[in-house]
Amino acid sequence: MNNISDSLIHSENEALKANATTDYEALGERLSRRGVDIQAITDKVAAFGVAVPSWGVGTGGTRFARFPGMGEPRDIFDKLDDCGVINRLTGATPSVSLHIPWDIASADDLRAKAQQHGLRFDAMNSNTFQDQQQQTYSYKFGSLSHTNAATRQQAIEHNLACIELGVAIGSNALTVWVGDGSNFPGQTNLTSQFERYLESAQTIYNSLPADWRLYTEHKIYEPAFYSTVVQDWGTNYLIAQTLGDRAYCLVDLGHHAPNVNIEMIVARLVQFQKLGGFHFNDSKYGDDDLDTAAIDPFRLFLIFNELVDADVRGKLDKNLAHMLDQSHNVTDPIESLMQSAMEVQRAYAQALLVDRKALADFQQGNDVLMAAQVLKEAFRTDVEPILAMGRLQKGNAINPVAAYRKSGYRQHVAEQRPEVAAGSSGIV
Ligand code: PSV
Ligand code: MN
Repeated sequence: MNNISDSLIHSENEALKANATTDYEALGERLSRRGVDIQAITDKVAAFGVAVPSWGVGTGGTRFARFPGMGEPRDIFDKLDDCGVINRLTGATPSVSLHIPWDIASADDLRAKAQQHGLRFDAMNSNTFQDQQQQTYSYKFGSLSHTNAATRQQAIEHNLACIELGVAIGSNALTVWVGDGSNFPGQTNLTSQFERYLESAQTIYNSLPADWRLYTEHKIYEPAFYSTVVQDWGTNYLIAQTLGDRAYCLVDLGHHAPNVNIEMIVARLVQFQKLGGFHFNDSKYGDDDLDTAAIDPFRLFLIFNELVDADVRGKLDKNLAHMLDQSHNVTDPIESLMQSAMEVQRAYAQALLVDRKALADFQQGNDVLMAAQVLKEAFRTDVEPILAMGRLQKGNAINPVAAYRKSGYRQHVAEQRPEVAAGSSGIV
């Protein structure tokens, strides 16, 4: 269990409530002048959840080293405890995404622990980018696209095992990201490698339960540095098209070339009904896995602007998978994940404030400056009072990070969880 008690949240909120209410009313008054009902926005934002990746609560570190943190989770049950804290304080993370085999455990035990914290299981993630102990064939030269049929079969079976466990714990989606690719020109035949990938992915897709979805995640590079088999959204779209109706493209914000216009990718995938969801994080240079909106909050806002635009047009898939995918090395992962979940909600709230009628009119009339200003006006709005009031109304913490620090949770678990030795490699 965790030591985030209702009374702690209550007493923390009592001290902040008066100011939160004043700020909310002031913003409500401002928004009403624009014809916006603040409570309607608050309700939508407070209902918006993003899944926590189980691996996010560990200290991921860099590719070069990992630096142990205090009270790091020892196993998936400790991780679920940490996820419970994040959701209890923010109310923004009702589900957890597991990575297999990192999180392998009995389905009954997983379900019981999740239930204890009121959590659900989001998409299952398979892992054929690493070799596991006692594995027959190595993934050094690929997995689903490997030249050796037996290696491909092993990778397929791993994905089927992920689905099986997922069914037993109430998940309804599988996310597949492979590290397959090549490091040198000539190392692989680009076409036949993709043919092999498609054949393997099709076998997995054909085994999906009827109510399941398959998400494939593209990534431009890393760990393969010359080519990756699913390098961009175009290839990802071809995969989803080839596999079938329940195959969708997952957009990880860090998996693109620098300066790629991600919101346009989102718009295209929405238009052709192949957007599956997101792995939210932020980056400056590559797949940095920094906290969501830590570097470029405007980009996150523009992505949500596309989602809200689609929603208003009745074109938004209501089952999009929203997940964080971050690595934490220099912050407390619980704090980073709480902050990121709130940043996702912030971007959503700002996007809901866009005056869509005015935007459409300025676009139609080619009034470029004013069209850009419509977006800026929404982005510039400090929506923190909306987020805070949403949490207060739901019984979560007005200031989750402050309440978390006050709780002493990290110190408390550090007494039970021995420090993990330093020196092992860091990447996850
Ligand atoms: C790959 O970089 C990735 O984004 C995929 O989602 C993996 O499953 C995840 O990171 C965790 O390693
Ligand atoms: Mn990802």
